[in-house]
Amino acid sequence: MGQVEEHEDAAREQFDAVVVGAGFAGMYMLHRLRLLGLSARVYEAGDGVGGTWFWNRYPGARCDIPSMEYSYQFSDELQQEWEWSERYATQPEILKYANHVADRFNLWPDMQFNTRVMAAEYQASPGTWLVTLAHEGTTERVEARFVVMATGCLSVPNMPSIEGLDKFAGALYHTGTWPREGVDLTSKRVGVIGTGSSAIQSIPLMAAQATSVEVFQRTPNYSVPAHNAPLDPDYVADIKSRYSEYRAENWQRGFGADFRDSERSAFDVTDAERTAEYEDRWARGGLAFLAAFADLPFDDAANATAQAFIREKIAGRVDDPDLAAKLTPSTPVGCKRLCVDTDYYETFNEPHVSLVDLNETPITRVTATAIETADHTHEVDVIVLATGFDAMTGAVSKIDVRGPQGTLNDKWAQGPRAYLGLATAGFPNLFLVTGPGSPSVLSNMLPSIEQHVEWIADCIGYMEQHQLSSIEADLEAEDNWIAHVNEVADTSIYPKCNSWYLGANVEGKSRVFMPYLGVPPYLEKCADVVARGYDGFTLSN
Ligand code: FAD
Ligand code: N01
Repeated sequence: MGQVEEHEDAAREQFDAVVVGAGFAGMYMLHRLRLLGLSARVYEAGDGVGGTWFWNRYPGARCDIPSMEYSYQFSDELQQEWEWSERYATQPEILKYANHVADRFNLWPDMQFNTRVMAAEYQASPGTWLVTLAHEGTTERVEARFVVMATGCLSVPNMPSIEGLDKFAGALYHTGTWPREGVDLTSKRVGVIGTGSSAIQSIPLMAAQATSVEVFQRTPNYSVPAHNAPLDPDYVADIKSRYSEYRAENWQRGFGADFRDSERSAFDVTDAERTAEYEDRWARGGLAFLAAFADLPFDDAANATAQAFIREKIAGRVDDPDLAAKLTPSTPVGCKRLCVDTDYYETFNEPHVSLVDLNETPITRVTATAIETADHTHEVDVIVLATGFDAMTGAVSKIDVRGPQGTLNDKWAQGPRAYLGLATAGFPNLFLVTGPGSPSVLSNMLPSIEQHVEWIADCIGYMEQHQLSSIEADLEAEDNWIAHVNEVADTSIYPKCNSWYLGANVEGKSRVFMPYLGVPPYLEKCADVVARGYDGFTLSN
């Protein structure tokens, strides 16, 4: 930073707020800041809006929350005029929607692309953030009273440390940074590493093109069928006729989405009734399967009934019983994010698709032409890393954030610490959208993003109104909240798997359960904090 020329500093731009990231969070944050009459600038590393939907262009990428719910609700005009075409919108359609929002609310003039935020340093006097940007090979600094990290929970690809990966002479792709122009896999031998949601969505489509697909699986995942289809106009008309009531109902549901949540225990019903309920949800498709009984996420025995049901389904979908067994998880359903697929398991019945079980034969190295396992050399033309993300903390940790008492990375060395996932003690006027300790990835994320953005905007508005210049989370409130997040998680099945919710997918990352389980109590807590004059925060001028 010391290398920045003085004349550059003299011309330094100043904003009320800098927003990092132009996904759904950053775009809406900008809109709300402007409504407050504040000057704001969004900086985005990519060259367009949409975040997740800008980067994840792999075949089959689409949402698994129904389109009518996975959309903004802050503008009734917007939600009335936009027409989704399918039950689960494709990546191109969601990206088009993001661009439409940027047009409709004229966001473009205050967003700067191809610009990565490298650092943010708090200056005690005058109490502003000095933000370092990297843009087209140059470094620039701007100043802002507030910084909002709208950097995404799943925006930093997890690159596996496999010996020789950098020596591979064929084409190497990560699903999370898929080339914009697409990839033609015709006549290609493809090796896919990973079997999470991205792999499960893309493998059937890759198999439709490629000569061969070998799937390298470390841990199998449960997947339920999507039964995606064009949207029924009557259903759309019905939702649109009562959109705000529908959204309000969803705020009262555990995951903030309409999963037709049951209040019954899996043991309130007979075996036959339970199976009928699972069959019904399986036939309708989607994540609502997990809400068949209220105790599935909490009670091992209840969860075991769902496991048994899905295992039988996998056995019915995969012809070879040995292969079916390898594709079948032994963990609780849902403790890793449940996947939603179209023909995933059936794809393994095709003669040119095979599974390599890494528990039997781990990858030893990658050569120029092959993935080598303990007992075989798998010659491939293309390697697809479907290896996920450094979730929830990855993007913020890549920014050198320095508060009055030290760096955020030092503070988070043993795992992230934040109050409500909105702010972190020791870092005044720095906000997080869907940060650790918020429901974020355990909810329908678009509504959660809107709720966070509105909370932050209202907070800044309150500060403006009361001529307050600084807000900071209190350490005690933060500690209490983190203890509560863990207490709730420990009542559930979630900590029982090596999931990215726990940071378990990234080598060397601290094992800490990051999201908060329960949208309604979270909303209540956020409202209560405000009602008590920002309880747990210190505001000053
Ligand atoms: P993002 O969309 O991740 O945007 C963050 C942006 O910040 C990125 O564009 C990134 O480039 C930018 N950025 C990060 N660091 C910097 C920096 N230092 N400088 C400049 N720019 C930076 N959620 C659901 O609820 N339902 C779904 O169906 C669903 N499907 C998903 C499918 C996929 C393939 C993935 C990966 C995620 C999915 N999610 C889903 C989660 C999804 O991430 C959120 O729903 C939502 O899109 C997140 O929006 P965001 O703005 O918070 O973050
Ligand atoms: O990533 P993942 P993802 N060697 O972390 C494996 C959202 N999303 O991109 O389980 C071998 O789930 C890893 O194995 P293991 C959604 O929230 C939604 O698929 O760690 N394998 C795992 O199998 C989702 O949960 C949709 O043992 C390695 C896989 O790679 C989140 O994004 C679609 C490995 C990674 O799975 C992330 O999904 C896509 C290694 N070194 C994404 N490292 C929808 O459907 C990792 N793996 C809406």
